[in-house]
Amino acid sequence: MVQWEARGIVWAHRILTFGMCVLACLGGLASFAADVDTRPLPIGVTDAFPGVRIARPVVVTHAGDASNRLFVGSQFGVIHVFPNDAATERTSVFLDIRSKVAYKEIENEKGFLGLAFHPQYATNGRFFVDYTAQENEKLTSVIAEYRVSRINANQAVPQSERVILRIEQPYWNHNGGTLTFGPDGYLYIALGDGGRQSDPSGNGQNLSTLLGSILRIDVDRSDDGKRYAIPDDNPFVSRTNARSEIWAYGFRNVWRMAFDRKTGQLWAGDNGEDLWEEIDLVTRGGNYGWRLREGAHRFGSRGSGQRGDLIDPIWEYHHRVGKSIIGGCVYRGRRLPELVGAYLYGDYVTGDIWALRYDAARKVVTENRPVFSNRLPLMTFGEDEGGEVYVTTMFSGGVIYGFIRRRVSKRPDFDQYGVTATGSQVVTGLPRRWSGSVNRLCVGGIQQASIAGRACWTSEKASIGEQSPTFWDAGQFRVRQAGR
Ligand SMILES: [Ca+2]
Repeated sequence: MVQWEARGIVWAHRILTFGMCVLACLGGLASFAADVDTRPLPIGVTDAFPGVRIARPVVVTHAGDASNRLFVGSQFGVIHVFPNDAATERTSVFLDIRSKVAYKEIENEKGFLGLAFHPQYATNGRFFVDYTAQENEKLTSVIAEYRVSRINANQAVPQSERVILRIEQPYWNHNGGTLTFGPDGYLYIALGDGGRQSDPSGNGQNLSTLLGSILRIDVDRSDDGKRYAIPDDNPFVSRTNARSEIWAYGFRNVWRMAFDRKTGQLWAGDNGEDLWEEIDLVTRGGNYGWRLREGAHRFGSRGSGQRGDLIDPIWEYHHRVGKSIIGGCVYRGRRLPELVGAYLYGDYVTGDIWALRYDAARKVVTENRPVFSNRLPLMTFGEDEGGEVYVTTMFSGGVIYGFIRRRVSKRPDFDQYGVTATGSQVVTGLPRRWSGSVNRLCVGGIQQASIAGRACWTSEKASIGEQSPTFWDAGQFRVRQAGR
């Protein structure tokens, strides 16, 4: 995540970035995207639980205990639980640890960040959380275990906290925080590079610090002096000056990683700094390049060109398209068979969502298709027990969206008016009434809208309904491409 929290600032950035998914499709990965299908998918988002609103819903997951409940963590430090039913109107507080959690609106990468249930939760009642604490003036990432009450399945025991691991955080940003159990039963933990800018201490490439890495630990055994054990097959167990907890490294700030429940592949979205957001397929011992590489590019004057030991992402997009990736998950649900096997992910700032398909045999992305979103800033993706996927926004009180089929509406074909991928020109004679996305901004009397994925500037005469996604004939539309 990035720090732009104030609504105005988010919108200001959206002025710069909205309506540019065409570029996501065309320009994002010119080097490895020759035959990528980028047509919009007839899939959209819908408020999955209209009766539920949760402030800053930063984690969505399930307990894997066949109870079909959803657990939603608020970044302030509360876990809510409720039946996975669209008619749900009330949630229960599963755990409230706000008193332990450090969070500030202006330092919004802190707080409650991760939640994962033990694979045998149904019998042992153990689950794990990641949160930022302020301990003796120092910011610390805390990974702790809790247990559920023996008499109330919708309530955890606050006093059951058992801290597994503490990692000092030099700065407030880039705390990572995703927790997830792998198919191997081990707990995987994502940690950012420690923060500030450009990884000032070089933590990403430093194996002697846990920062900038994805860890893999065994929470069912404990080694001497630890509350966990190092799996024997961790990649760096016998390397000197390397932390044996590390599974993969070279990350800036993984914001959401998830295992594909069918293939066991670990997918991660890693936030870029200057220009590129990226998606990584995480493998044992892999070095994902930060701060030498940003996406598939040299980072800064001290960066590196392509190198055999630095693993480039399978996909990246430029900051003209979005500013901050929200890694998602591979859809394995039943409601939308056409999505099965697609990796759903989005962007925090633009609110755009895509469904990406990767051909593992050919090692190429074959599809990166936009899904209709309502362009609100996104916080996280998550899955329920059946593999249905959700995505949340902190806007509108904190909404959990599910995915549904929707029609692709007829939209103006800009090409027939001679609008090219570059340049800017006045277009006349557009259809009298046409529909676009709900993006609408009014700056200095100039109406701006996003139509067919392109930014449009209209004259003041344009009448654009406050709520309506319909745009009326304004006589002239200036249609421009991103970044101009
Ligand atoms: Ca990378």
